[in-house]
Amino acid sequence: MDLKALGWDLYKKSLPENIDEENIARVAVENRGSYLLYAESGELEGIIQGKFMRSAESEADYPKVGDWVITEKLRGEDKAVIKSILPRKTKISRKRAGEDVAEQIIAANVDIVFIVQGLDGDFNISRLERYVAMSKEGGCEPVIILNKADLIADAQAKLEEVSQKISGVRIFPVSAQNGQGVEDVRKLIQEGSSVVFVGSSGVGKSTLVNALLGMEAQKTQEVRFDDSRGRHTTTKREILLLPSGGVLIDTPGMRELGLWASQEALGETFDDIKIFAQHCKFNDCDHTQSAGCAVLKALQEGKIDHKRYDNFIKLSGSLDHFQAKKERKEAWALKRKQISIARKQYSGKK
Ligand SMILES: Nc1nc2c(ncn2[C@@H]2O[C@H](COP(=O)(O)OP(=O)(O)OP(=O)(O)O)[C@@H](O)[C@H]2O)c(=O)[nH]1
Ligand SMILES: [Mg+2]
Ligand SMILES: [Zn+2]
Repeated sequence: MDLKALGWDLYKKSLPENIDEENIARVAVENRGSYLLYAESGELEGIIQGKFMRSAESEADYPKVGDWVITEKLRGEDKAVIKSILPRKTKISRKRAGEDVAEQIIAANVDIVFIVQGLDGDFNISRLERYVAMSKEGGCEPVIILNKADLIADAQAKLEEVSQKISGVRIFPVSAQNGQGVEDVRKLIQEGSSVVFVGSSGVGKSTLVNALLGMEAQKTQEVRFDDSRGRHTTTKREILLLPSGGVLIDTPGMRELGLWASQEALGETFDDIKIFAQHCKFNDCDHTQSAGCAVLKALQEGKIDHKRYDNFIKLSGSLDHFQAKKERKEAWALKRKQISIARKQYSGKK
């Protein structure tokens, strides 16, 4: 693997000074407790040590996919200690709202963010706008991909609708499935540059990545036909190399860009519905299909307005993220623990 193919030449232009290139690597995958690194010598397992962790103040201080890092290779092993992260030229991150706003970096050192939406059920202009803002904030160029163009009769009309709302951003109708527009996307990816694909689950990010690579590098999966949302087929952010030069980062679908409100606020707004919800058979009733749901019963009996019910369900869906946030926090604590165990194992081997 040569550093140039990984995008080093373009990246290093952003550095204020020359850097000894011997121990440079790029973060390809974040695993639990360790990292897959691509280096001149090939693949390495990257680990971090106590000193690194002690100086890290937040999650953003840890290596992220796309980061360039300085490593120290362990003798006789395909392992390397990550000593430091080189300055991020760009990044795309989302801010987690809530009591403690935290930054989550989706990818570092990318030139283009391909914002993928499906022209089927996923299509949503305000979500596109949020992604565009996120990309620009981190110094990346947003490019909008309206995928699944094969599914609708007039993709051009949709394109115009989007371009009227969002100006100054390139928009491409694409069908990752039948190849329409894939060449246009490929042309944007210059040799040595890095791009990331973001968007909800099931929009076809991995299918597009495979089309660009000309092979089935990434697993893809059919969408559930009921809501056209995918099932999170891609579970990790990872780097793939384009044969013509260029670094692709595929990401798992994101749901966290949804609405932010507190459970209490939801309760207040939908007090009337909540009253029925108290009588649902199960405490964790999702009010959409559970047996013995008092909300559904009230809906059928016309005691709850249909539109209001839809809104309530939509909001409850996005509020799952608050639960998810809590889980992420716990997962993060676990990750720290695993890293610390990995470190102990490493120092034990010395
Ligand atoms: N009709 C049509 N289907 C497509 C197209 N692109 C992808 N799909 C289908 O959409 C489904 C989801 O595709 P994926 O590539 O797995 O979606 P993803 O965005 O990577 O999803 P996650 O990994 O879960 O985030 C698959 O069944 C694909 O075959 C397209 O251009 N047209
Ligand atoms: Mg995928
Ligand atoms: Zn219910």
